[in-house]
Amino acid sequence: MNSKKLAAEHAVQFIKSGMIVGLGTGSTAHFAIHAIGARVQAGLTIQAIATSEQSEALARELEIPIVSFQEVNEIDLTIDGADEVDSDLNVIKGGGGALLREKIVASASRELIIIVDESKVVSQLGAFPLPIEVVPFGIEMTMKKLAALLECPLTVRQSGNKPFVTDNEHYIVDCHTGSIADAGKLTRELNMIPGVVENGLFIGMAAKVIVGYMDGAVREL
Ligand code: ABF
Repeated sequence: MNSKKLAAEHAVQFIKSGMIVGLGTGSTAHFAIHAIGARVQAGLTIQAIATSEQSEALARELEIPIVSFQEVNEIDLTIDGADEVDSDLNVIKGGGGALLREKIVASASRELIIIVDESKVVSQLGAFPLPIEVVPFGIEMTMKKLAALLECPLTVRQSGNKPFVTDNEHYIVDCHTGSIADAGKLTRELNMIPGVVENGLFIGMAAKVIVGYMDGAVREL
């Protein structure tokens, strides 16, 4: 049983005809986009905004109508994956390198549903390295400020032997915090650092977290 697929297909049931839908990034969101595509082929009428070039390409392949932000006032529902979720529905995202567009789409959405398998559920955020999107210009100085704030190992995410570059031409710094005691405070402090564009803490943003389990169960946290 694919627990990511279970969570994805359960979440897609919340989509109604006429909705503007935000499409997430990553393998779990990939299953959701396929499920949405099947429903569109069966007559569901929606329009979608993608959180990455990757998810947009898949949506177009599945003939899911794509709209731009200029064409909509708000997004009704976004379905997206995550790297970690806790019992307060706080989330770490960005392992796929799309956190900036994901957070912009999530914040423009009336409802955000996070879909994960059971491996992503944690008691405290931080075992997964926290992704931070950073402007390449002056990154050395930005990392010094991050190191002073976080006091943990920092790595510039690589793609082969070069820095990984996001869809918005930024770099990702992964912060190996180990655990995050006050995620709400940290997300605010991080985004105050010049050179930091956004971070992977999605605090108080998810309306639902749907978890798929290996035994075939699907539960909302
Ligand atoms: C995206 O999907 C990212 O925010 C997150 O890092 C990733 C999770 O990947 P997967 O669903 O493949 O585990 O939403």
